[in-house]
Amino acid sequence: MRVLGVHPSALLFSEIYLRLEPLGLETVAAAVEQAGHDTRLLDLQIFSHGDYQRQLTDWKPDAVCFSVNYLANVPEVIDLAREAHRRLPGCAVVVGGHSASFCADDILAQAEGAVDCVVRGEGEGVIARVLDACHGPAALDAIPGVVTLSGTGPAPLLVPTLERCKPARHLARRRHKYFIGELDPCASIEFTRGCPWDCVFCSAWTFYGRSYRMLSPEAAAEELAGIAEPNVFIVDDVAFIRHEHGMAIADEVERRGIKKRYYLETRADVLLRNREVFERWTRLGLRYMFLGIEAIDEAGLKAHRKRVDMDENQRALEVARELGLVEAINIIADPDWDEQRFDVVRRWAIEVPEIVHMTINTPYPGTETWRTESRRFTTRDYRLFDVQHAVLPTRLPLPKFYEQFVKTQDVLNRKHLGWQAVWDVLGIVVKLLARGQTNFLRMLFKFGGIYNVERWVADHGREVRYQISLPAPLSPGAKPSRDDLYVHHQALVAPE
Ligand code: B12
Ligand code: SF4
Repeated sequence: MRVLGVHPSALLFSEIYLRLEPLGLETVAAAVEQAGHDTRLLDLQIFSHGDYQRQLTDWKPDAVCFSVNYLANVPEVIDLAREAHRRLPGCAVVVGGHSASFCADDILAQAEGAVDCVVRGEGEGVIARVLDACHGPAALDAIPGVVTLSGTGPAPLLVPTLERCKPARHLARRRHKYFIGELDPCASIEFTRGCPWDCVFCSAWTFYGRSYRMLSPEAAAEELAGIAEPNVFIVDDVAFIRHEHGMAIADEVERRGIKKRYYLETRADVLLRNREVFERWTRLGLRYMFLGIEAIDEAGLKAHRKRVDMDENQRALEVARELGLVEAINIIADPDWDEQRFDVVRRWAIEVPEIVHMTINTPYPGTETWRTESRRFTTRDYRLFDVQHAVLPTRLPLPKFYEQFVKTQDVLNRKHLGWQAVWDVLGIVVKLLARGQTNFLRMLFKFGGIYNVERWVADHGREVRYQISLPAPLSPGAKPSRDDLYVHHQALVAPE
């Protein structure tokens, strides 16, 4: 069978700072290849819709598999699915990924028959069966995690071991386009899956049913050794939660003499508790760290159920500075903020040396706030659920809110982008250009074109063809149950 895996286009955020390989789609593609199918990947973060159409007409796949990790990509994927269905009537269309897992019924209904099934949860364990069922007599909705217009299969099962989930990196073309900041080019790797915390605004923990699994240190180092790029983004939700795991991978990396530069994301309390692990990884090449600080006051941290206090956040920033890491932090802006609140955050963020990034509080499917948020959405347009648009009522008039949001990002980015930045990192830019890598240099000048108030406000005025369905309301004071939130359950593991 000819199988085409497709990752949709980049969202706003990626248009500036980074573009990374579609790791989930690559692991699913590896399972498709192992099942003996002729497999291709098309990443629309790099390739165009024209390239997609050419794949359909010239290569004529028997199945197209879309990866939908981001809610904002749902409309694009439904339209691409319709196109495959129209041009190639016999072609099966399968959709999977993080966000698709939380709104499977919606996608199927809105695609009006153009999507054969949505696979909820991890894809690598079931994709071969799904493809067989699409073109054979077996029932699709008898497969764990599979949802069709006519039925829902058993609950999805976790893969028994991460060792089986090696991504098919060789299928991703034009890999030199993947980068994050000056880590250009950059590959991605996964050392662990899941997160044991339960922040109310996040769906990483609900997807994996609050489970946490680790790749063996030997397998992690072996995979790392096989990566051609000099830079690596560690995609774990919270890196190095377990001291001994981080140290054991470091042992293997040292033993094999692997030399790379790394980017990772972690929590303040984990950094404080496992300082030696991060210190050791700094010696091994760790350069960038992303800390999800989220709020600069206790009330905000509590509301997000971050389970970290201001003091820990502050101490973690100091540790990262002592380690000499380039730090990026995230702050969640609330639609309820007024000018004064933005001003306080702006003043704080200008003082700290870190790269400060802002997102907008967005209850999306899979998060607890999606079920509990009592405020009414002002839009149900999927494309605006990208944590860069306000989907809840703003205290300021919308254009004024965006003015403040963009002004804050602008002030913060002036510290790190534009000519000043070129000057600060001239040596790096020259070296990258000498190797033909231009992603980083381009990044330094994209901000103004992307972050502008008119574009933000206009996004709210676009014609809406696909809307998110709202969940059934909870009774007042009720909390959503785990069954209500989880895709996977820890106890439900596929047999070895
Ligand atoms: C790495 C990562 C990124 C990378 C992107 C990498 C990439 N090219 O996809 C970067 C840093 C760029 C990023 C950015 C953003 N991210 Co992000 N990201 C993640 C993270 C931490 C891990 C994803 C990952 O690689 N996992 C490892 C792989 C192996 O797993 P996977 O991709 O989920 O794939 C598995 C399944 O989903 C499934 N599957 C996937 N595809 C397919 C396809 C088929 C056919 C099938 C059957 C199955 C299947 O099988 C795979 C194997 O088991 C997740 C959190 C999480 N734990 O999922 C957040 C997450 C996906 N990101 C999120 C967000 C909000 C964003 C941003 C919007 C944030 C921002 N500040 O703007 C941006 C938008 C990026 C964009 N598209 O342009 C949210 C998603 C929200 C939503 N519902 O839309 C998540 C869930 C984090 C969270 N805290 O809630 N992100
Ligand atoms: S925000 Fe981070 S720590 Fe909190 S649940 Fe999500 S991944 Fe875990």
